[in-house]
Amino acid sequence: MGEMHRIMKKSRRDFLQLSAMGAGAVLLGGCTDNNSLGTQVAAVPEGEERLPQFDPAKAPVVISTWRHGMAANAAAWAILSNGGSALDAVVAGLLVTESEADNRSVGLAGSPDRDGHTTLDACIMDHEGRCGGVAFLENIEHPIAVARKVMEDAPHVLIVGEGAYQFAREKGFPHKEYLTEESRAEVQKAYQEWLKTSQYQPIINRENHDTIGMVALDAQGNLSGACTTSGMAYKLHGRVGDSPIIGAGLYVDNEVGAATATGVGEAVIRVAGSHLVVELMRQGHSPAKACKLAVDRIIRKHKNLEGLQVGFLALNKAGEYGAYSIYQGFDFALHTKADNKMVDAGFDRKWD
Ligand code: SD4
Repeated sequence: MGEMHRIMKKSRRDFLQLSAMGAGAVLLGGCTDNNSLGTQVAAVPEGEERLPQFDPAKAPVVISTWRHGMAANAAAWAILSNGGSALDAVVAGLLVTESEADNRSVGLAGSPDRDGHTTLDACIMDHEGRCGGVAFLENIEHPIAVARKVMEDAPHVLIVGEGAYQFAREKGFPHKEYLTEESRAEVQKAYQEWLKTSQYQPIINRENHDTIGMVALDAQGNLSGACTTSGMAYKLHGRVGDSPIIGAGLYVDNEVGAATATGVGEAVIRVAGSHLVVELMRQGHSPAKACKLAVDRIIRKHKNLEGLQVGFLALNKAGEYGAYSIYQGFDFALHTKADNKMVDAGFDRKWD
């Protein structure tokens, strides 16, 4: 490329990047905010990255989707605050949620598919880029622990269905039909109610979107993440959502950050949502802004947004966090040295 061509190309690029900021925007360097969108879209020269830097003062930190994240965060924090790894922390956190007998969207007390089977999806990814997942798994209480075994012991990333069950049993996980008699009775009652209309499509509503995704930064500056769900209530038998799919329901890049997703998995898969959020953070966007841009992408790609809730949650290497959803109502649990509390995500629109 001639020198003049190179300069013209660079000027045009800078112009486009600055134009995109809009009037009155302030040019700030790097990621700035925690769960506020901020104003910065710093111009990152082509081919360069703007990597957030680890700040020991801001670690550890753990965030997870929805209110059940409070109890999960507390378990994760017990590990993080003792110098433990983000990997151990996210597993410890999600084990709690998977054993909640009143949780209808995670674990064996989760709502079944349209044929009456509770089928579970989970995945995990660590700071070395190792990852593992299980999908369409039945009768195992802790899919996230099985996903970790896939990551650590199997020459594969994703194992599904009967094969995932066999793998789990070989690794010593017990067969379990349900968590408690009460949870089984309640799930069955709701399922019988649903059968009266047997709508082919799952009814997509706010209560349907309570996967737990958790991402954590430990005191050593390492990131890990995990995600576990029973998926959409009354889904088609065999349906797998975003939650066990690396890059969709979860992604971790230890140089940049980690992200996880909640909501209608099909929409998340279409844009490789969590990977997209991490790549946007690599380009210099704050976690909250990266989540918003990924939501914007989903909105642009879908003609019908009715009932289509998706939320992203992200944490970067510098300990900054953020979240954004299509519809109002998504919130997340945040545990820092200060406290464990719920935080509302930003959103694009309100429910009608
Ligand atoms: C899925 N993303 O299976 C999950 C559903 C969910 O919070 O509940 N998300 O598509």
